[in-house]
Amino acid sequence: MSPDKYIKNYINGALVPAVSGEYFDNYNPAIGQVYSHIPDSDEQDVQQALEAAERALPEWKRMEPTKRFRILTRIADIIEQNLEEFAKAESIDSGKPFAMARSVDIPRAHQNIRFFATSLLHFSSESHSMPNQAINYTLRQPIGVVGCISPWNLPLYLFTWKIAPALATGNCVIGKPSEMTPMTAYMLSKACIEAGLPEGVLNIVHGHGAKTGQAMVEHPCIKAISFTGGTETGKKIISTAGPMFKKLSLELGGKNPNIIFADCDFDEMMMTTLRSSFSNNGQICLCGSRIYIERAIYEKFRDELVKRTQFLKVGDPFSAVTDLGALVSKAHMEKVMGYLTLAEVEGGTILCGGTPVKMKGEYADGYFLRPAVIEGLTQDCRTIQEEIFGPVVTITPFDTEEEVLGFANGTDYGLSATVWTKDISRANRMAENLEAGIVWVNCWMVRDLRTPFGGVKSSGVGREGGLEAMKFFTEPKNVCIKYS
Ligand code: TXE
Repeated sequence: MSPDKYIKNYINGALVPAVSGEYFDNYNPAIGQVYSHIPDSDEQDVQQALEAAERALPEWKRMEPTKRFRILTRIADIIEQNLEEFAKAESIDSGKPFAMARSVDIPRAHQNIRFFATSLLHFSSESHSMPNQAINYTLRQPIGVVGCISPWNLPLYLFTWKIAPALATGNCVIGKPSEMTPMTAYMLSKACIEAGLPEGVLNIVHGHGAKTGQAMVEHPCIKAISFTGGTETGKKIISTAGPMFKKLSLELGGKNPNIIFADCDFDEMMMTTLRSSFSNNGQICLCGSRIYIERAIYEKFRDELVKRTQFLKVGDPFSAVTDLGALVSKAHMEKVMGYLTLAEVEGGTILCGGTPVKMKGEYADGYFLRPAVIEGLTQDCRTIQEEIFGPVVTITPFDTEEEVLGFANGTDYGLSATVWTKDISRANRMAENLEAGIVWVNCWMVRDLRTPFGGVKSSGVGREGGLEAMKFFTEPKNVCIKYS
């Protein structure tokens, strides 16, 4: 299951180079250097993957569910048995702390596969009776060959979140992990071979988004695309795939409000707010990057948040005391720092952080940034409106429920929101009126895999999770039988 210096595509059950024979560089962001090479795949590789998937489809979609369940479960078991190696690879590839990859990313990856493997055993469809006349039943059939495109922030976690329901429902899949973090998807291909997944059922094609990803989206025989990534990329995918009438599930960016009322449990809120602000360096689409605090506790909150943020340890991803590792790339670090400069131009005050961490030795050229807290911005400025996707939060006081709802709903995004209050009526009012796909009350990132997951407005189209994902990857067909 080991990582290799030269990553290979996984097509028709074999590990192969790109047809072009070309590779491009894969960086370890904690040391700022190239450590492996990624196949530079193009439409020829996508075509080979498609042909393999089409050959595999008839047998896979008709396979006895318990057999499909057993194969998928074996893949999950192999990931679990190789937890340390997968977590190490994920940390090196993405810059995130090893401890996080070991306790969050990789466990969630095998849980995703197991969750959907068991779901396939329980998946059923509806029937609708017309008394004395007819009975309708709905077949839910796999779509065919589908594409799953995933981002770099939670690499194996989000890749498996897509491919698992697609495979469980009997589709054959072409998956494309992010070119920034391809290693654990490559290791997954080895796990699939070891688990005896039939050739061509899952194909993993590595490469650049604009080339490999775009070739998948454009291919007329790939009937559905499940995508997680940036909103701009989502727009591009819709503009290509929309006119082709492809089924689309798009999970895009977020600029999530974290709303704190004075009556909350302050200690618990502080502990969770630190996590919802800076987990994975703020590179989670669900992070609460806009914090709104009821004025009565604004100063107490601000001082405590700044104090705790300054205590966070940034550095060596393999040190047990590290809270924040490296940002995913040099370009991303520059983007985040660009927003910090912008925040000051827009009238904000950076209360702490926002400067690169100068490490010594091995990590001297890594992309490390101190987490930042900004206050004093107006709601219409770009720092508040745009997704930064880094260790940066803004804090703003509010006076009334109505005012904070206006702030919270006042961006183009609508992925998640968090509300801290002990007043149950207020919590319900807020939950009802927040424009978001997910609302957390007195918690953050508590996830039941059965629940719908996705956003409104520019945060996406469609829902993943549980039954929603099983439905997305199947086509309902109604059969009507007249009997009177
Ligand atoms: O993502 P991209 P990027 C946000 C975040 C970040 C910004 C840009 O704000 O700063 O997006 O990140 C593939 N056709 N999020 O540029 O490009 C690409 O190869 C098909 C939020 O890294 O959207 C990768 O596999 N595929 C987010 C995947 O899309 C294409 C997570 C995501 O990359 C493609 C990541 C194309 N034309 C970034 N272009 C979240 N919602 O969690 C790229 N790709």
